[in-house]
Amino acid sequence: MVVWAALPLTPGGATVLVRPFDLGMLTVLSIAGFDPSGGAGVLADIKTFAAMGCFGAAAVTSLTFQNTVAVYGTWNPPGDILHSQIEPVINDFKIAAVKIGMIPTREMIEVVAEIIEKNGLPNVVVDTVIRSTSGYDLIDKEAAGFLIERLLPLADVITPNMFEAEALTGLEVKDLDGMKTAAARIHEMSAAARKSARGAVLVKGGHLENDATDILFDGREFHIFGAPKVATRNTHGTGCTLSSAIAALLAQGCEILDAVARAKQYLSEALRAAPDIGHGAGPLNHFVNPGLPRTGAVLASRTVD
Ligand code: PXL
Repeated sequence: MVVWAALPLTPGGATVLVRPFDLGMLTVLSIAGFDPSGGAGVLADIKTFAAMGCFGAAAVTSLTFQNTVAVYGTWNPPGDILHSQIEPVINDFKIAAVKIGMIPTREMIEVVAEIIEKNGLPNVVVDTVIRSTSGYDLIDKEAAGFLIERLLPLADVITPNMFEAEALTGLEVKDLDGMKTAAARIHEMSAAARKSARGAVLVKGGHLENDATDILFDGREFHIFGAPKVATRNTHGTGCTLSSAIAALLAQGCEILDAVARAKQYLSEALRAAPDIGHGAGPLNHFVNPGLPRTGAVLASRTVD
């Protein structure tokens, strides 16, 4: 559904841009960890949804103790507590997309998978959170395997970074060729149990040396998304932000390739406008361009073999 429109105020007169809120706002649900410093997890997700003109709801899978410097610990609720957070929200709101981030235990992965299946929740984006940039393991060892088996088959888009692509496949992912191989492998690994979800795999190259090129495999072909690397230390929550932006754009009816291109553009803007706070990897500025429609993809995607 396209919810933005330029409407004339008076016949032949000035036009006014009608915001999504006026025409019926779409709700996007984040199921992810809580980062009290606000840069990652559900807080980053909600800000991203809002910046994209969507209404954000969230269920918390883990209380993390962290700032821009490090993750100091986590506390994970039992699965039924996660279930109790999600049920009332999805019974009340029509959910247009779901962004899934840190799901630290096998039990919570099962809860989320069952809810998605039972309710047929659409536009599922899974950010395969495994370890923080500072090296803290955010999910149980056995949870990574179960993520592949149970949750990835329900995803429309899966967004591992290079490290996560290595952890999920056991392959070495150091360059574009490695990213392509891993994207295809993750698609194949999750395809066996796939029902209706699209399962496109976006391997993010934010850790490449010279640029921030991402590779998407949609089951048929590879697509390459180029972006200049933004020279900044403020990269806290980039994965959360990109996956949330993709979810918000899918909610608004964008096709996957278009959503990825626009989400990358938004991420570059938010990185460039980072407030530069904290003593480590600081957060982004999610409201660099608040409420504007993400129209006119600036990044071209091209198909590669
Ligand atoms: O960026 C990975 C990530 C996701 N979600 C939460 C996090 C982190 C990294 O620290 O804390 C809640």
